[in-house]
Amino acid sequence: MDNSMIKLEETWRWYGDNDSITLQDIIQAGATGIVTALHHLPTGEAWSVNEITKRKQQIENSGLRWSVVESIPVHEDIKRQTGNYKTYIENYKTSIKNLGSCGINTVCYNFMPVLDWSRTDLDYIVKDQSTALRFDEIAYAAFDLFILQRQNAESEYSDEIIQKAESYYKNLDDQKTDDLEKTILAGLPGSEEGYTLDEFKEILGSYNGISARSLQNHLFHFISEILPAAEESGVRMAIHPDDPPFPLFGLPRVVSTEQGAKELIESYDSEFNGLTFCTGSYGARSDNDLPGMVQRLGHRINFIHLRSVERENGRSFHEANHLEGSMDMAAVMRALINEQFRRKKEGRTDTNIPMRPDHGHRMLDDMKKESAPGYSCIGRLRGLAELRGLELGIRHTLENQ
Ligand code: DNO
Repeated sequence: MDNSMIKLEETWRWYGDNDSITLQDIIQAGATGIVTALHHLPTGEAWSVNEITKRKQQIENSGLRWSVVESIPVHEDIKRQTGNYKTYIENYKTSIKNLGSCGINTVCYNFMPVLDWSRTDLDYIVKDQSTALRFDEIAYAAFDLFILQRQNAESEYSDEIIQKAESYYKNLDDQKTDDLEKTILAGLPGSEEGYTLDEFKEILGSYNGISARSLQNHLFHFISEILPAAEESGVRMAIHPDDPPFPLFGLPRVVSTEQGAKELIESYDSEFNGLTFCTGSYGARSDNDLPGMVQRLGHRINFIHLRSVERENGRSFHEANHLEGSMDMAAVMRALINEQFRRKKEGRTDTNIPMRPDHGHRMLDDMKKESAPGYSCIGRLRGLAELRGLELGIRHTLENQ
């Protein structure tokens, strides 16, 4: 492969037939690869060749390819090592093998207990009047302390946050209380699970006594079990980081930092045991040096999510336009392109790492349309176009140096 063939593979997340954005729309966005999952199958069930083939053909009939599975969800029993976890691990291996036999070679997953990604506001109005997703630590604390009333939650907050959360809570009317509860518990797209307040309390209780160290052990055990199947089937695993990258509701999270990602990679040394490098998730922490992470962990990046966040006070943040916010997207892109050059030099064939524009603001005509939070068309279209231009410019410069 000469350098001109090397590029990031442009992909787009598609939620299947229920998605208001069609495969034809995605072609117009310029993406060539689809990122999707068999969302209709219950968590824990093995994905059959038949179900995989049906979806794959649908995608290929439109002229696209199914590049990445995002995600095969990991059953809570596996995260807790309780109940039927051994069966669920076997089912997971079957899904991996079946995907490999159908020629689908990248699988994204996460190991966040109970909740997948979380926000407190899905319609935060930014300066240009488009709307973004936001995580407000005061709203989150108000929910935890005064709506959920989680036992001993106060011990996890400073007096200042408790006071602010209390006055925030006092100013919420019934509608706003309801909205906050739904935003946190109903499950954002792709998370597959949603809870009522009572169900949530119960499932939180089931994690009592599971420390960060034990969760990490459960994760490493899971990896050691599934990786031989992944290697045998040629399927690259790509763990998605915690979003946001810190513990919520007293639940441990273990893939939030460079250290966490490094320990994971080292727990099983194989290029099939890799990362989803999600700049929005890792970038919500100022102590994550994103370009440096690509330099140091790049050899294990199997999938890329590109978006930016604007960090606010404390742990709060909102989603910024792709090339704005608190991170240096150009520096990340440059590091990713250098990683591709390195792979080529080493003779690796996985130079064209799949990348998708992650999330986007709701803007223009999409303000009038239904779409999954974060997954409106035009905001992502803008993101992809900007990222494509950035990539091209940097690649051109590096190649001609
Ligand atoms: C949010 C997504 C997550 C992600 C899963 C991966 O937009 O990035 O839902 O798909 O955490 O397992």
